[in-house]
Amino acid sequence: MPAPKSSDFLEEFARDVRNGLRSEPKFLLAKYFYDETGSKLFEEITDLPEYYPTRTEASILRENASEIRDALEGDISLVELGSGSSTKTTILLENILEAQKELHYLPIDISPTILDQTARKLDALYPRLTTIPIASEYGDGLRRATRIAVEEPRVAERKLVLFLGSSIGNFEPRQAGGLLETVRDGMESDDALLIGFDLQKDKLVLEAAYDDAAGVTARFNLNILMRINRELGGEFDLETFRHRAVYNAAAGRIELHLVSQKSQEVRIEEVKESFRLEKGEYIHTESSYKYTRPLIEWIAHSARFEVGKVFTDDSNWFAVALFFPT
Ligand code: AVJ
Repeated sequence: MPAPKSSDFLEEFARDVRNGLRSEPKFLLAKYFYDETGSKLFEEITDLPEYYPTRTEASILRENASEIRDALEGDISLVELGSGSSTKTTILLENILEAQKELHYLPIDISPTILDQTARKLDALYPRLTTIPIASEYGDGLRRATRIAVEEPRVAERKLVLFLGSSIGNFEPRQAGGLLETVRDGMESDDALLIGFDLQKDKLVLEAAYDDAAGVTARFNLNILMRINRELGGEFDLETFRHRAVYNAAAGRIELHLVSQKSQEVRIEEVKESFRLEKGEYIHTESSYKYTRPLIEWIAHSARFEVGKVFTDDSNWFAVALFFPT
């Protein structure tokens, strides 16, 4: 059974929905995709033939794990932002365990359920690994991880911080810079940050990745309306909305939309309001920014990092970059 939602959470959810649906164009925040159903659908997305990012990033990590580890001297501990199921992280964990006797892994995630499951699974799988789960938002979690690395004598003080999966793509580049500054504030000068960026590429490849033939991404997108219906007493008729993915090349981002197929009014009880949608009007549900090398450099410098090695695949579809504090 899902954990009961705190009234604080529901109030904020209602506020965000009200604000987004009163805007022009209408929008919803992508973080609300990830209820239990949404998290499962996202895991399904990562296995789709059209969705190249997960498997491309995994192959880059496999190919370069030793070089990544050797970017830091001596024993390290691993900190991960938004660790989720930690699947790709095991590639690095295994590699690091070949080079040092023990390893402390500090995954930070806002979902305590996924965290605890993952921690138990990993500790059972790797006897020389100790997982210290931190259920928290990024900034606070990183400060806690830093404190543990400094105060716990068995935890290696030098940290490799992971921010994988192009999760950074959900933020506008300016916001992303701000987030990385928070990350930087929780790091020492000899730590390093490893970060996954999806790269700009052919529009058709990008749009297929976000509009797969099996319709999983469409269900993922529509699930946000289902969640509003369930948790906020919304009256969205899912049959009257269509999933759309468009690459906005000027802005360098994929946009997910839900397009109303008719003109209608939708009541949301907990928001205490009804919202009008014209036929063809859309709700913007997600932006996924695609990077270029100059943009990666810009974002690093804006957050007081310098860019080290940038690892890519043969098609240049995805990049995994090492950032060092300056
Ligand atoms: C989790 C933000 C990296 O932007 O590719 C996948 C989310 N949305 N398909 C992405 C997503 C639709 C994903 N991120």
